[in-house]
Amino acid sequence: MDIRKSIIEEIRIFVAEENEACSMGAVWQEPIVGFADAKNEYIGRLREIVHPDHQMPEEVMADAGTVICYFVPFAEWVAKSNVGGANDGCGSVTNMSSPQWAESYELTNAMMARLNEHLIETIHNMGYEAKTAPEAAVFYRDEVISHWSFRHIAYAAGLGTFGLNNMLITDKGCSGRYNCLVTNLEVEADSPKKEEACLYIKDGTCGACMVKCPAGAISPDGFDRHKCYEQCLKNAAVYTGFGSSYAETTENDAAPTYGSEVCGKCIAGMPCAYREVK
Ligand code: B12
Ligand code: SF4
Ligand code: SF4
Repeated sequence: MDIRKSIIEEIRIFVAEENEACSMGAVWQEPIVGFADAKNEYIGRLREIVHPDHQMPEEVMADAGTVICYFVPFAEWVAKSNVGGANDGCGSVTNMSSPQWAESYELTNAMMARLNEHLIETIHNMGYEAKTAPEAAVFYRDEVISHWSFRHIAYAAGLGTFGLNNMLITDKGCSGRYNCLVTNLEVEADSPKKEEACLYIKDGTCGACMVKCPAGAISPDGFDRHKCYEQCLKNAAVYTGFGSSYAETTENDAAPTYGSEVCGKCIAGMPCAYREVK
């Protein structure tokens, strides 16, 4: 089996095993994996496209060759649980996320940390090196930004295209989470997708995420991360029992929170949440 296929298979098996052991039942679907050439033109422009301080693959590993990027979709029931409002316990329905969405978010981040460790060891045993980007774990709350964008690297690795909801939409939709590893592997690289997955961007139809967003963060003029963050903080104030993925790893901590910073109403129930492109 070639190296690409072995890595895809390792990721698939790992997620399947974690799914079986998961305390919430099966929360994930089969992952999809992309390989970006660390020296490709799009990655070379990340500081111009995303942020002037974006970390570059060669800063993570001097001989970076390939960035592996994977997307793990949530099982459909996870997104469905988040379609309506959540009950506030006093009989009214609010714009809050479902508890299942919040818990799956924390479980997925923890699962991905284990998967990354497993992949680093597997790739080491193949005679190569793999590392996570240190900046991927840091959330600069004053700017509401990270200096390592999974989505932009996933775009370079051919996993999807950006939607009006600001999600990177894959062939399996956008209801799921990404992660990346920098490696010194030299394997055949994927290229960005050419066909737009978002209906609004493709032909001006849909726009459902814009209507659904409780914070008014989505518009054709762009995405307002500050409005979105306010909504995520409202959920974090309620969902304090599942962990807080970024609590320990935050710099410039303007507003520390210790809950699950989630929302996801621009994903749940949307036509781009789950797609099956052959
Ligand atoms: C900081 C952060 C947040 C902040 C700020 C959001 C933001 N978009 O920056 C807050 C807390 C508000 C947040 C909210 C959410 N997040 Co968040 N977040 C991150 C984090 C840690 C960094 C993102 C970042 O700073 N990127 C750099 C900035 C500059 O890039 P950007 O915001 O993506 O903006 C670019 C795109 O818009 C792009 N772009 C290019 N072409 C096009 C075309 C169009 C049409 C558009 C609209 C944009 C676009 O240009 C912009 C500038 O470069 C990442 C994990 C990571 N390390 O990558 C997760 C991540 C982006 N979050 C994720 C998710 C799922 C969410 C939430 C749904 C919360 C939840 N889990 O319930 C919401 C959705 C918000 C939204 N609609 O984007 C996922 C996205 C998965 C996906 N399918 O795309 C990520 C990748 C985490 C993961 N491990 O998968 N998040
Ligand atoms: S809900 Fe519709 S407009 Fe919004 S990102 Fe998905 S396909 Fe595009
Ligand atoms: S996560 Fe919530 S607040 Fe943020 S853009 Fe999506 S629907 Fe709006």
